[in-house]
Amino acid sequence: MKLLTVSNRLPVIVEKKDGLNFKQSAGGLVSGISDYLGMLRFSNFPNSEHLWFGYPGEIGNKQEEKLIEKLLSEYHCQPIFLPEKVIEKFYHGFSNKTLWPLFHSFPAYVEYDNDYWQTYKDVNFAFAQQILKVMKTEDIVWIHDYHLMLLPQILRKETPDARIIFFLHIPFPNFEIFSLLPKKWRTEVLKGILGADVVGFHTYEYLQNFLQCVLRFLGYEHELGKILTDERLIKTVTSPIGINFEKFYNALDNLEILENVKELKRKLEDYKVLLSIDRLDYTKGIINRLKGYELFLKENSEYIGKVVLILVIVPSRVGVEYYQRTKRQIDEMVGKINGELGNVSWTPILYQTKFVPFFDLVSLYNIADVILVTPLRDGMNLIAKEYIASRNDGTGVLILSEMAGAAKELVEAILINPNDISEIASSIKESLETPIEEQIRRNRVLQERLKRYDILRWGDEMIKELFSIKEEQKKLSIKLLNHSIQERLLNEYKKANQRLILLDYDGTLMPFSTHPTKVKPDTELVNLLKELTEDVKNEVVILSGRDKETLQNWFLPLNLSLVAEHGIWIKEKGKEDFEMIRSLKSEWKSQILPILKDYSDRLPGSFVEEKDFSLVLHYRQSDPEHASIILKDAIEYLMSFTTNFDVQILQGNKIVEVRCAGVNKGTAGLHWLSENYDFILAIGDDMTDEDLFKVLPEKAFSIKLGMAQSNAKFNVHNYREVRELLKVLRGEK
Ligand code: GDG
Repeated sequence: MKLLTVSNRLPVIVEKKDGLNFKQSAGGLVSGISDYLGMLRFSNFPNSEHLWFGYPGEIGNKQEEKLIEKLLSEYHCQPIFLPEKVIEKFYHGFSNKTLWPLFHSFPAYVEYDNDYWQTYKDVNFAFAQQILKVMKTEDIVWIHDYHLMLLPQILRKETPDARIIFFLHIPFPNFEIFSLLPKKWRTEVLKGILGADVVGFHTYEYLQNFLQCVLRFLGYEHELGKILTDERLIKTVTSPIGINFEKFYNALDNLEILENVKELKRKLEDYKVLLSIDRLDYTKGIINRLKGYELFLKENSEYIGKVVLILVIVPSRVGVEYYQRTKRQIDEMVGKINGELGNVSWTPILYQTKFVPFFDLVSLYNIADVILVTPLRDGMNLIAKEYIASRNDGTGVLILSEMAGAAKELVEAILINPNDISEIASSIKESLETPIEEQIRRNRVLQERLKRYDILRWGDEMIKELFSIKEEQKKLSIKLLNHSIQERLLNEYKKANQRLILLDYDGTLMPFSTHPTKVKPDTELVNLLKELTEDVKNEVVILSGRDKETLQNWFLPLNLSLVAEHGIWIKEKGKEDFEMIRSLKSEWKSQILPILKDYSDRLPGSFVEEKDFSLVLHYRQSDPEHASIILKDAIEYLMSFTTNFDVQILQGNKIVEVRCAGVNKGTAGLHWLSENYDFILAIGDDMTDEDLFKVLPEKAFSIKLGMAQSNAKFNVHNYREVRELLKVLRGEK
């Protein structure tokens, strides 16, 4: 088993300056995953080999590609070469001008460009092609982040049994923001992600946002984070990324780092040191941070000349306009603060705009009395965690934005709203005046948490989730109508002289539509049923919840039997009229109808259908969450209202039905089951079909659509597979 890591960029990128140079890439994803892979031998999967797929940087020379591939294999890296033009539209374009601002809730910054979208799709396919060359079914493919959200589904299509994890390192936006994406894009993105077996997010809030979008745009509900699509069971989890705690906590064991820290402390001994370090990004809230610092200095003149802010900005996404603009704004602010508030002997901000190696990074963490982490929006933010881990004497204060995922875990920090400049200013004062004992008390709690839930635990738990969902999937798939069961079914069918075929209609033979009147049988279905019914050995029955007039209209020319209103009306083949299965009363309808209409008025998109002996509230077009609240109330009310009526209340696929009690598809099915058939097949998709499955004799083949639990013996995925099965039967006489 190999662990295949897939991310947009490789952890090492190639730079062509006086020959080929390899450089570490910056960013949280690379830090986290590199540390996990570095610790793999201590993980629960110590013997796994690993390979990292990603873009190695611009090469532009075909001859060099082979050499680079060879050199990178030493780092367990498999480069995916992409032309610069493609990178422009994929990386700077769709990834960072569309997805990044949208997912960080900066809708005004979003560009909607179809060309970018097409390239994004192309690149996801290009990644898939490379991975498929190497990947084996038993490997674990772990795909990271927003650049590759279509990839899980592309791989799944090619390798249905693949083991795939997808983790999103940035926030998943709320429904209103996500719905700004054009319809086609947003459904493809959601379906793309659902190609994975396990989908992970940093916080519960992002997970809830994702689940809400899946429900509203794809119609899949979840149960405790598990989503059952037509195809598979998927587990979604909240799993906040950790860090390599020991690496930071023990950094001062390195004598060179220790010396460097001492030296820096000596140089800055007259000052309290504030630290700010980020990749350049408008989401990181650097401008507000500077404004907060400026206000703090203006309001607290006693700190003038006594405090410095070390501001490190690591260059990032240089080609995107908003980044250049942010950089210019920061430069201007720094100049303004230093110029207006500083003097010849004191510079309020020590400003650096380049990548710092690990050595300097931990030194900075160690000399800073306070760190300011104030993003406007951030998936997690590892800087906050690394700072706390680095403070092995327990001192130091973390000022943390409540908009960072990390704020959900690091609650002992000083939590601020990054839009409130005065709060940033007052939090700086508070941080500088926090007694040492209080700093240590808070940081020890935080350190304990970071140590327990570190990067190793994070990686291992995601992989554990994968194995556990694979087990659950296996249990479900045991019931799938596979090739050998289908063979058996076919054999029995061929041998039989009298065959009974019981078929539900909506959802089973036809897909659902927005309105029930739109689901008239298509030509393929009519022909299929015609051929099946022409075989004299076959008795075909359609059992539906629909009214008898509709069924009569649709199926009049066919030689089959019909059951309407879930079992109330029966029309045997060859007979003119429907008959009632037993005498029923419908007086109750006049009392229930106004109640259902009242609920329907309160639920936009719903409507009430009236049948002879039942009333149905349809809500397929309603907002699913609104519907679930209204219906809970409706069902509770109807239950108590109908205690003395001979009716039953039933929840089907996007319907609630009130109908006469004691009659259902099971009782209707018995009408035929009393005869002596030597082959019985029943197929259905919802709760009403369960009544039928329950009364079938042991020898019958019963099939449920979808992967949910059922009284049926087997499952198929969707109506297309039902039609395929019927086509096979049609071919056999
Ligand atoms: C994304 C999400 C999420 C930064 N500058 C230097 C440097 N770094 C390292 C830090 C840290 C990482 O980069 C930055 O991580 P963040 O979490 O702050 O941010 P993003 O790059 O935006 O990462 C983020 C993360 O993914 C993980 O899931 O937390 O929310 O946006 O590890 O140490 N490292 C060195 N020199 C630098 O100058 N050596």
